[in-house]
Parts: sequence; C-alpha cells; structure tokens
Amino acid sequence: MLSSVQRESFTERGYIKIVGLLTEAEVALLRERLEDVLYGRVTWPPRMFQTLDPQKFRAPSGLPMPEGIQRPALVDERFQRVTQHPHLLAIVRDLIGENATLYTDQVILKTPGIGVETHFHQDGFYWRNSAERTVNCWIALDDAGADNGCLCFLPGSHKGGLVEHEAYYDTPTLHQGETGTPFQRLRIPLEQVDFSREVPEPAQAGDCLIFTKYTWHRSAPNLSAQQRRAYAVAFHAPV
Ligand SMILES: O=C(O)CCC(=O)C(=O)O
Repeated sequence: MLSSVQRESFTERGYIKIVGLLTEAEVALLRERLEDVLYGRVTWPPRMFQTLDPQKFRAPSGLPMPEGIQRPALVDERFQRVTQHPHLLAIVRDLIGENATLYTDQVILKTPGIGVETHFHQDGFYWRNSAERTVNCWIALDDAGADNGCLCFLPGSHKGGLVEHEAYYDTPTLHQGETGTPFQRLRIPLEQVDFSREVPEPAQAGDCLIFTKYTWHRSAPNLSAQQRRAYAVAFHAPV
C-alpha cells in the first residue's frame, strides 16, 4: 500500500503525507455536517466541544463558537465512515500492524481571523496510556497553508520519546463546552524548541498527514479570512 520511500520517511521523519486520501465529495459531506453544527441544524452534546470565549464569540446558531469537537464519529455517521475508510485503514495497518483499531477522533476548526495557535506538543503526552504504536491521521478539510495554520513538524523529533509538557491557556482562551469554563492545553516549553528545524506541511483539502504519537507538531493561528478545518483520527495497535 505504501511505497518503501514513504515507509522510510515515516520511520525517519515521524510523519508522512498522503495526498488526496479523501475525494472532494467526501470532504464536502464532512464540511456540510460542520456547517449544520455551526448553524444549529444538528445539535451535538455540549460536552463534545471546546469553544472560543462564549462571552465574546458565538456561532450563527447562537451557541458558543466551536474550535474543537471531540469524538464526532460516536454521534455522526459521516465521520464514522471516515474512521472505517478502506484506504486509510490499509495505510494505517501497513504502518502499525493488522490489529490497528480506532483510538479517538476530533475535529479542529480554526475560526478565520482568530483560530487559536496550537503550540508544539506530542499527542502521546495527552494519551498517556496509549499503545506504543498509536498514530494520528490529520485530514485537511480545507486547503491549509502558512497563512491559515497548516501543521508544522520537527522531523525526527519522535525518536526522543516523550518529553515533559507544561499546561497553558490559549490566546484567546478556549472554554469547555459543557461548563463554559476556561480550558488548559499542554505544550512543550517554548525554550526547548529549535524553531529553525521546523517544517511547515501545507495540505490540500482531502490530504492526510499521518504522524506518530511522539512527533512534535504545532499549528499557527488562522489570521486569514479562510476557514481551516481538519478531522484528526487516531488509531492504535495494542499488543
Ligand atoms: O489542527 C491543528 O491545528 C492541530 C492538530 C493537532 O495538534 C493534533 O491533531 O494533534
């Protein structure tokens, strides 16, 4: 399924890009569902959301503006279908083994003109008890470039294992959808990052970046007028 060059790149750099994993039509179905959420045509439980400050920002539905949505595949068939996508599963099984199954999933929406920065982190620090072979598959739902917050990686960073993270509040602060209270995230302390080694990875809608749970990655704020939505699906292969 993957070429030896792709497999080697994953091993050496800690990530690979799969161009055109989803078709335009498949991406359109997911975007449409996210519009349904923003416009209140479907209602998902508030506990699924991380939002911008509800005192300052509202979606067209009048509800708090989501920046993150946890586990959409549990409530929505369109997202669930992506977690069972034969091409994606074949690639993931090629990378981490035949017993790979869904670990978690989330949507990340970077609201145009605001969309908060995500600092360098390792997903494995959030997923402390995850299997050694756990990968995140980040699928662009819009074209993502330097101006609207594409992912940036530190190639080879996965080889150093887990490093200590610190908790931080975003600017502007994210809030927990259920309680409306400010929400902390985790990052590698900024002074430990060699930013001269980072590699931005622009992606077109439908492309997928697959990276290990140890790979350092981040994304800049979306200061453009363009949307930058993504669907990240993680798979693990427990021993
Ligand atoms: O979509 C983003 O900007 C950040 C995504 C991310 O860090 C992740 O999925 O682990």
